[in-house]
Amino acid sequence: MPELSDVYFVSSNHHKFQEVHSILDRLHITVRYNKATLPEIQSASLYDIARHKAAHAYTLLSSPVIVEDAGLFIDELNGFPGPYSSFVFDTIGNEGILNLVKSDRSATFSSVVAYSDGHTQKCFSGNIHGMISKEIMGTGWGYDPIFVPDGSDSTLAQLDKDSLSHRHLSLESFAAWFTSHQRTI
Ligand code: ITT
Repeated sequence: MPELSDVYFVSSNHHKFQEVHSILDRLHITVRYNKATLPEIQSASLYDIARHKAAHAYTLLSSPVIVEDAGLFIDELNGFPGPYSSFVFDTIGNEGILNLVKSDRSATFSSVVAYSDGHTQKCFSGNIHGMISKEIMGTGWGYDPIFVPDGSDSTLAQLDKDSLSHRHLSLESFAAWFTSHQRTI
């Protein structure tokens, strides 16, 4: 199958890019990396944050771009750290989260991918449910070593996460839309 036109992924996080590249590659979309820290608005909505990042990224590159905003929403903590996941990881880390969760360990990992090409802006979301583990298991990045997806006994750090992650789901939706969008332009 021929490759679709390139799209840039703009992010400060190389781990995210590696996952985005591997997932989109399997869906025949070539993605290029532009490493940049985009300004993030303060909002409870990953959609608003992602949309804002995409608009800013397009002004930087003047080429079709995707960005992502992701977060871990823990039920017992009323959705914390949610949109503050990056800051919370850098401050209290996984040990800090394990100390905060006492009884209800249910959580959701969410990803919102936003696309912009200067004319069209679209968002695509993916969510996976699971539990916060009782201890750190595995050596993945971010919250992967403490998130056990439903139906598994292992954390994302111990699994082939690219076939089941929140990012996989949001990018699958993006890829389906982008493939048909490319055919119409
Ligand atoms: P950007 O430059 O793309 O914004 P970032 O790392 O700041 O990079 P986010 O604002 O989306 O990204 O922050 C989400 C944080 O949530 C991220 O830094 C990780 O700590 C965590 N996170 C998100 N997705 C994750 C995943 O698949 N595995 C592990 N941790 C994840």
